[in-house]
Amino acid sequence: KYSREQLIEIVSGQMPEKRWKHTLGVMQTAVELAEKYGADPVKADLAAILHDVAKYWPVEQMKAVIEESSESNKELLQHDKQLWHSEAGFIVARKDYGVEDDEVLNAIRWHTSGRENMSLLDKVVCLADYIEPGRDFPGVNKIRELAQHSLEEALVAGFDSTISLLLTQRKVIYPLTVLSRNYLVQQLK
Ligand code: DGI
Ligand code: FE
Ligand code: FE
Ligand code: FE
Repeated sequence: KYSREQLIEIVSGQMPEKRWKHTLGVMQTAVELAEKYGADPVKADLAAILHDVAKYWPVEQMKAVIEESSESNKELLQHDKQLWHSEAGFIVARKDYGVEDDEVLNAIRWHTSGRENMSLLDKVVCLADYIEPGRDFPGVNKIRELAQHSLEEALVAGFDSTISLLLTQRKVIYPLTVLSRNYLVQQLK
């Protein structure tokens, strides 16, 4: 079992400076959102530290970790490589870094696609990933504004921006991304 400081060392050593700055931003924003919306800030911080741990691994390493795990979703390997790092991160967080808390593990696992019926911590980490201070994409300020009054409204806007971008790039949309977005829209009705 590693201390928070040791995990920070381990994670920051696996990514370029710029991605580590993003992670620091997600840590800060996830803690703020947790405090605002009643999630556990300590869990939000831990999930944020680890959420992109596998982002800069070689593709073959992500693939191997997903293939070797007994509880991973292998179907993910038929989809865009961009979706692999959250699953790989979820697996190594438990196996190599000693994270045992399922809420934290799930927040790491679902931070890219979301899932139907996301937990409060899932929402906090996924939204923090969209709006941390270093993020700059069309519409990010609108999402930051929405985040001040509703996690769900802000997340829908986040997923909508992801899906729109994927459409303009003619990318395959992972079905769970759409299901997550639809579930939130239903929740808001
Ligand atoms: O890891 P980050 O860059 O901080 O953010 P993230 O984990 O949300 O990953 C974003 C990337 O994932 C971005 O390049 C778009 C891609 N992505 C998210 N949902 C889908 C997707 N790509 C495809 N093809 N389909 C999806 O549904
Ligand atoms: Fe990510
Ligand atoms: Fe998000
Ligand atoms: Fe991220």
